[in-house]
Amino acid sequence: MAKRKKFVNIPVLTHLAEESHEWPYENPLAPGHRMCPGCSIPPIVNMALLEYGKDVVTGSNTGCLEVTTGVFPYTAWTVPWIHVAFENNAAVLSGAEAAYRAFKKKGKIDKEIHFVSISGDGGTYDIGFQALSGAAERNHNMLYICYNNEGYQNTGYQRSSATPIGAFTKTTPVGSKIVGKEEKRKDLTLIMAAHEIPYTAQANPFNYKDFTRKIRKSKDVKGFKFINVLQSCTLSWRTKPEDAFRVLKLATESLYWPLYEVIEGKFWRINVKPSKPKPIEDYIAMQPRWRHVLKMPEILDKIKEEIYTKWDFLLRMEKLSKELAEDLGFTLDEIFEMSWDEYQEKVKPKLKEKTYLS
Ligand SMILES: Cc1ncc(C[n+]2csc(CCOP(=O)(O)OP(=O)(O)O)c2C)c(N)n1
Ligand code: SF4
Ligand SMILES: [Mg+2]
Repeated sequence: MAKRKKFVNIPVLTHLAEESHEWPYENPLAPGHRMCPGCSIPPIVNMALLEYGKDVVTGSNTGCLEVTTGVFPYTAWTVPWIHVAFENNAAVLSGAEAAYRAFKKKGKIDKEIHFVSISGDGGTYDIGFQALSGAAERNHNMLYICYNNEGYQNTGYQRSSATPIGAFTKTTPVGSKIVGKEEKRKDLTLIMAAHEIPYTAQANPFNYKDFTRKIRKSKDVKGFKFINVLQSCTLSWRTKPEDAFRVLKLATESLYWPLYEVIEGKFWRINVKPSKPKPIEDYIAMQPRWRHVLKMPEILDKIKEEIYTKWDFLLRMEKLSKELAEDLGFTLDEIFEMSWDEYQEKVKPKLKEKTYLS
């Protein structure tokens, strides 16, 4: 048997220590929470919120993050955090943001405060979707992070619309008539990009520099921001705790979870392009919830079709975006790397002229 490499997540830890502007503040999510060993929610929350600093209001739907961090009379949160119902995280945070704007206008508050929702895929893709879509359409100045573990984990692993085809869940069992979930996963990142909100991104905590850069970008951008972050679940994916970051790494290397970002639904940029993508079989083989499909060529074929057609779509969107950026006199990278104010000043007028006045 091949010897497995020891995998210690030192780069993420040192990155947190070196790059955080707020250090030596304590982590936004302090030790003492009750998440499972190997759960990748804590690094996602800490990496994201350390970039935002202390002047932040956060909120989470009912789900693993909430039940493990806020059981009265204890809390693991060191920043203001609101526990909201399963379905209304975006509504509550957008209401808080609107109240803040009103107070600011009246001169009752003068400091800069940021609003960050952090919710599970069940609370985002499914039951909270209309609140999310409404807040996006109203363009509240807030960031919405979906920690996506592809199921309702807090209640024992039921399917969500983020669960991939063929995966076992408690509501999509594996037997002779049904083999796991029959439908493919909903692509919420594409749906949010189609809202033409200022900034949409897909991220992976394994690619921590890319993830924290996207968080910093979201802090600079004014208006609604959405970041969909893949999150491995020890209990339901049944991966070993020490394999959490190894499985996340493979998700992007196999093109299952491409990393990309979109500005206003117009400019699309892929952030990681594996020169030789890893076989999707390697990613699936690490997850007992899903590995029965390795013996089912028909399901495997559907999974591959979904992944490779989506990758092709992203490459085409990026190509079109490069052409559009060049038509406006920029490179695509310049557009993504400029500040939001610069984008308004330099790119928006040219975009208007080029796309509907010419
Ligand atoms: C209206 C309503 N329906 C169902 C529940 C039960 N419930 C609580 S958390 C949860 C699953 C949450 O899933 P997700 O948002 O993906 O977060 P995760 O548990 O995976 O962290 C469910 C079904 C509830 N609290 N409220
Ligand atoms: S059940 Fe999964 S998502 Fe929930 S705390 Fe455990 S590992 Fe994390
Ligand atoms: Mg979930």
